[in-house]
Amino acid sequence: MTNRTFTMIKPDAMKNGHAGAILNQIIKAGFRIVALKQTKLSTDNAGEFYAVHKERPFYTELVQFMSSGIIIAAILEKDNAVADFRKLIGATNPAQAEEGTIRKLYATSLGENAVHGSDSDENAEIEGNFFFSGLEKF
Ligand code: 3AN
Repeated sequence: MTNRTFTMIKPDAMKNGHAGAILNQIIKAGFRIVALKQTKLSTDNAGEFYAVHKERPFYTELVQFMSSGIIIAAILEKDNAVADFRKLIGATNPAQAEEGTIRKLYATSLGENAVHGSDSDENAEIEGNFFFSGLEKF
């Protein structure tokens, strides 16, 4: 699937009441929701999801943060989904994100940056399958 990406609305954005506005912005940008759920990661779940960052200095902080509260996970569909979604969310560091992007509007900091977006088609597939079974994708 080259037209799908995976996203999470992270605990900071959930706690700050931005989930509705973020989903609205995603839909208005032309993404179709293939699957969506509200859930909470255990530290083990978050550690597994972010295993690629295991050697990075921020790994423990990232795992703690991502398991600190409720999140929304979703699979999204649109032509050129991975690249277009990365553009919509903006740079990892909200201070460097372009005006109007989701991270510029709603992120708290570099570590607590409101949303996740897959960085490749391959990872979009892996990440979507981490959260959703075939019965949950439409
Ligand atoms: P992105 O989410 O933009 O793809 P990645 O994949 O480099 O960025 O990092 C994954 C997540 O790790 C980020 N969304 C952010 O929450 C966290 N992160 C990245 N870099 C740092 C950092 N230098 N300090 C703290 N947390 C970070």
